[in-house]
Amino acid sequence: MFIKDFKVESLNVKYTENEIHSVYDYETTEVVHENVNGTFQWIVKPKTVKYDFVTDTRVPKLGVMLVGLGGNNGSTLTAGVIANKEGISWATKDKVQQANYFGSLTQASSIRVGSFNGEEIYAPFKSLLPMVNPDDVVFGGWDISDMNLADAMARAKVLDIDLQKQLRPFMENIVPLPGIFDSDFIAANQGSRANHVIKGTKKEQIDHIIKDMREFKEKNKVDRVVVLWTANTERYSNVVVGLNDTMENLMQSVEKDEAEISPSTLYAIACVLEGIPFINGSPQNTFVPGLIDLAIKNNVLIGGDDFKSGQTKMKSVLVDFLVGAGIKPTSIVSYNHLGNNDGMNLSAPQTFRSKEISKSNVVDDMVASNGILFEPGEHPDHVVVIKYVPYVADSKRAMDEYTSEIFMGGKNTIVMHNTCEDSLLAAPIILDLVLLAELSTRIQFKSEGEGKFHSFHPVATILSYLTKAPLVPSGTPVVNALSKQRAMLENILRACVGLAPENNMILEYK
Ligand code: NAI
Ligand code: DG6
Repeated sequence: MFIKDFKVESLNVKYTENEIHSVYDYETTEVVHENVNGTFQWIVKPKTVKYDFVTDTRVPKLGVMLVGLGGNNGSTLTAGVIANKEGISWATKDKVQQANYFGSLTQASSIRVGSFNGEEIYAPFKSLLPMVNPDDVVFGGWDISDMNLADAMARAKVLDIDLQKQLRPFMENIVPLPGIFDSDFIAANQGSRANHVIKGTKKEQIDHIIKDMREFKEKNKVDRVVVLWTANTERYSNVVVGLNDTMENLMQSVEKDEAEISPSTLYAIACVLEGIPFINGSPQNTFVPGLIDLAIKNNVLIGGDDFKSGQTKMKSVLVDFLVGAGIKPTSIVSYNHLGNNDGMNLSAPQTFRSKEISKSNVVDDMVASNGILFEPGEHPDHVVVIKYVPYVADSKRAMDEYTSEIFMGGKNTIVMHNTCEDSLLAAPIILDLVLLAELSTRIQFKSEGEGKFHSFHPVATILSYLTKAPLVPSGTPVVNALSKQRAMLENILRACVGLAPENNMILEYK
């Protein structure tokens, strides 16, 4: 049975006018390697830690500024939200299609609440805590191309033509702000697009972005702004001691107008200085150590990297299944071709390399979790190929071959073929990233022994489900398995309303 919403009744949970206060027992285990009578042994000690969570339930009016607003993702997301808000439907060759938010974890997925009369009860994911309604978000942002969003939507060739016609009046007056452009960081084939750029030194460019964000906030009367990079994939920046390794060195390098500070890092610096959350949807190392340092010292949320939309999402499910089933994946070959501007940009070796890195590391934690299948340091062969084929446009084709060793030396080969409009997968993920980032800034917590409430660590691991290469604070394990990432997010939100983690034991019926 599906219910629309619910309220928790518990001695540990208090709803006030502006807050939900939850006192929560976190059941965990401590692992120690101890000398017991002269022999080192692994000892596992269950423990319970008391946490207090306070969630501010006042949902702000949210502004979202996209870097790359006029791209396929930016124009598709803007179009999708307008279509939902305006209740637009359009004729396809199959049926009359209604606007929806399918593909969004927050808007279109559900959670199990419990059972009632022997029936499982589910509710919308978004009913867990008060979240911004995407229909109410004000979108804006920057692009190095001055095309208005109606033309950008047509250029993207993603949405049905009948829908585009209805959206045109809503989108033709939206023109992105000029962006920071540096031809050294993206493919040379993007040069002709860059007709709308911010001039000046790197320091002046940061100041320009700060001014843009203040004006956007003022003009649209929004309470909070989140910025998200959905612009071209950049090449990796060199990380060099003295250049970008600490906050101080990074800021000095900006003053010195050092060439190696990428546009994405400049936008991120502007956001951190303004206290505005910044999310990186592309694979490059925007978050050089100096930037992470800056975000931590200013306590401003940063999250990334690289939207996890199709092929990698499947990989983080399939390899988890194989390794979890005691099957040994030995070769993973991921091939894809696409013909949109992203594909064209990725046809240059330096930008491809950024994508190759983020697509390649996604099975490491699953492989490391099973020492029966894999020797220490052993990995499956893992190859990633991307080719640019203009004709298929945004309709990306992804082909994967997984070969595994099974019982008694047998081999098992699984082949997958996925065809899908890339931007229709990415747009709802962008929405989730900004909505969850905003929500997470309204949550404060403390564990027993901690005197003061604090927010989550500025490096937002809570967003990992949505990214290919989750950015984590140093010393924190990286989790790539999709089901674990989802459970982490859902269980933290459940804790905020005093609900136990979903453990699937269903002991009531055993
Ligand atoms: P796109 O090429 O259509 O759009 C990128 C936009 O960014 C373009 O309009 C371009 O003019 C603009 N741009 C480039 N540099 C800029 C700068 N410095 N400042 C402001 N604007 C700038 O690409 P698309 O398909 O929208 O993808 C965007 C990014 O998202 C790419 O890096 C892609 O790799 C990444 N991504 C996309 C996924 C998907 O499923 N569509 C999944 C994972 C990542
Ligand atoms: C070519 O791979 C284009 C890329 O931008 C991908 O579409 C994007 O990274 C999505 O990747 P995945 O692996 O999640 O489908």
